[in-house]
Amino acid sequence: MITKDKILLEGYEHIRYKHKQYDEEEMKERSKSFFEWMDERRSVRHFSDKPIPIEVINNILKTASTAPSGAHKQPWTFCVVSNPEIKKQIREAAEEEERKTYSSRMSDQWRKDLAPLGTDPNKPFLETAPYLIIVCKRTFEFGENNEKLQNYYVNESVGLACGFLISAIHNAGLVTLTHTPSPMNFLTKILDRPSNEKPFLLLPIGYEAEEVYVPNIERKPLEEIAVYY
Ligand code: IYR
Repeated sequence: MITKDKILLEGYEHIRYKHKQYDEEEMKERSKSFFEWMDERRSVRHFSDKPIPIEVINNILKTASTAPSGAHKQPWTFCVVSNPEIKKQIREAAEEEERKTYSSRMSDQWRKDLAPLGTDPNKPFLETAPYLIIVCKRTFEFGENNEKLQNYYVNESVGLACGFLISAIHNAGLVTLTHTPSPMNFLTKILDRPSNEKPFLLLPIGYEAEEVYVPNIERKPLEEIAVYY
C-alpha cells in the first residue's frame, strides 16, 4: 500500500510503502491457489468473435504497464487493433511471412519440435479475435530537440510487461497466445509506428471458440526447473 508519508532521499521524494503481509498458513494457501489458477492458463489458437468491452482491454493494459522496467523508462507501446480492415491486412501479411517461415526458414528439427502444438501458417485468429494487441518495444526515446534518449534492458522490460499482460488476460477469463510472425516489420508499416519502436509480440485477445482442444502437454516438475544452494 502506498501511504501519504513522504521523505526526501538525496533530494528525491520517496513515499512510505507497506506491502500487505500474511501469516505463514495464509501465505501457503495463497501461493498454492495462485499457482493452481495460473497453471490453468493455456495458449489458445481458436477464438470466438464475441465482443469484449474496451474497458477490460484497458484494465489489462494498465496491469501490463505495472511491470518493472530498466530505470523505470516503461519502454513499451501497446497497439490495440479492433478495426476489421486492419486485422485483415495484418492476417494477410503475417500469413505470407509464416508460409515462408514454415516452408523454408524453419529447420527440420524446428518443424518437428512444433508438430505436437499443431501450429501452421494459417492464422484465422488474427481476424476472429475481437482485439489484437501488438506490443512494441521502444528502443529509445526522442528528446525535446529530437535527440535520442537511452532506454535500458528493453527486451527484459518488455518481456516482463508481456508476462504481466498474459496473466491479466487469463485473470479476466479471456484467452490469448503469443504469436511471433518473423520478421515483424510489416506491423511497423501497417500500424505506422515511429522509428524508435519495434514490434515485439502479437497477442490476440478474446473468448475461446465454442469447443476448443489444446495440446496434451505437461509442464516440467519443480525438480527440473529449480536448483537449491
Ligand atoms: N512464428 C510461428 C511459428 C512458431 C514458432 C514457435 I518457437 C512456436 O512456439 C509457435 C509457433 C507462429 O507464430 O506460428
